[in-house]
Amino acid sequence: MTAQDARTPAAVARGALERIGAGDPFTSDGELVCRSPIDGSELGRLPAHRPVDVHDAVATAGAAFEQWRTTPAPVRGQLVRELGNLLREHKEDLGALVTVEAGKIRSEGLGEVQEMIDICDFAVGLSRQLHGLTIASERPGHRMMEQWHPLGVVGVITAFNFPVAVWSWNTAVALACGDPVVWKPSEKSLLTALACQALLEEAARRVDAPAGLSQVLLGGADVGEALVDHRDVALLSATGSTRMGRQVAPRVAGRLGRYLLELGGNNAAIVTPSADLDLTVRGIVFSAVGTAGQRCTSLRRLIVHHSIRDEVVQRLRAAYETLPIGSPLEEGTLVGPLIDEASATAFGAALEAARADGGKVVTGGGAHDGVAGDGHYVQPAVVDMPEQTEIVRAETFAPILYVMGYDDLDEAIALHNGVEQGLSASIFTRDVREAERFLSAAGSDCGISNVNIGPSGAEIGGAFGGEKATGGGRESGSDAWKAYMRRATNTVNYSDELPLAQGVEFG
Ligand code: UN1
Repeated sequence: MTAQDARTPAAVARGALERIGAGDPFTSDGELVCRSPIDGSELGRLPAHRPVDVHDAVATAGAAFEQWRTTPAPVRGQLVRELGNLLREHKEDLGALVTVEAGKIRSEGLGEVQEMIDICDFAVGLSRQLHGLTIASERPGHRMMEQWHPLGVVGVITAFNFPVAVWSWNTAVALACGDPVVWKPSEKSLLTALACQALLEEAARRVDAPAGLSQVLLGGADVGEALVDHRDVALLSATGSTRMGRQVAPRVAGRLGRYLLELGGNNAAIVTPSADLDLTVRGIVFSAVGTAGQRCTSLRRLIVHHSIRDEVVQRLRAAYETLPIGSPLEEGTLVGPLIDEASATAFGAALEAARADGGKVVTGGGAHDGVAGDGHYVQPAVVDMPEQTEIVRAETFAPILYVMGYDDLDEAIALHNGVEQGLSASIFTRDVREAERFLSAAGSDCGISNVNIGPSGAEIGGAFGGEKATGGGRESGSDAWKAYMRRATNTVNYSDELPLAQGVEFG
């Protein structure tokens, strides 16, 4: 960062918000207190929306939909392009806000904004590629085809750990598809949400798009629930814990709405005897320790062939012991804070449970108290486990890497798939047969499976999401856009006859 590095998180946030054009949104007596996990300091206070505001926001979005759904898709794409331009312009400031509010190191804060820019590029292209099939009709003089139409209001609920990228995955694609968005961000990342909203409003002004295409609702669970239950929210896209997904899914299904869930991960990597260990260790450390283990894609389980287990553990120990832990505002830091005290408590409790199961903490596991203020910093831990016990099968949103051994690949794959979550996966190997087995139908059961890359850090372009308790949703890339549109099958008779399908005769 520049000279502002030396300033407090609050000063960094205020400067960034001002330059982005979100002004000074704070009131002194708002119920929502924004804090930085860097030092626990207060950034400001904002008034909360109430469940009744959800109704107004959805109604306003519904009015915008009337106009937006008939705006040609490539014209809709111009709004997304303008948003991408503004994000390029404000990358530094928005990245700094992510650092201040989510505690990500500078490079990861900027990377998150880059991910937004990338999805905007993707969605602009998509706005000229929305397409349906033409299907051969069995009836002479008939044409059968599919059209994809805008769906309606999309409700988006996001988590603290990717406070802006996940909103943009949904919003860039939804807008290109013709849908307005009503967003309920995490209560821990309200400032980044206000900044995104300001940028989108500016983009809309520049291209003369209807007002109300994007709205933000700041508040707690009651606001989220009102959005989930609203009958005019056609698609509810929610990112968060599996526990949250288990509440959201039946409520949306109960009103026969659509949902798209991106829930917990408990991602593993298999390391085979042929792996390039230099590359493997680098890949493991980034995925296990990056974002202080607070990505849904973070690496949490390592399944290593017995013949190289000791060597891999020793190399990891050496790498972990030199990790710079500290304030993410400082240059060179690789491990920032956990989001709050509850996360630090969960980190400690998981390690205790692992020890009770016979686990041996090889490195880390303690608190790191080198940062002034009230942040929650921990030393990332590697834990050698005798087997995959209950605590290993649970997702603890903190930097703990459990190591287990295996003898043959089938056993490794069984261990790999032996958890309820199914988000992302990787294998480190130079053996093409092992790699292909891992990617085959009898291999990894995850939505994302990689070879010689850790499970985190997916790029835009591929569909993002996972199976089983991860919720089954797919976002951002590939044909994930189909979730944001409705499919109409059309049959056109251009003959003078009325032949019926299936050879039915009727009078
Ligand atoms: C998340 O943690 O919710 O693949 C999203 C990654 C990022 C996105 C993570 N591109 O790690």
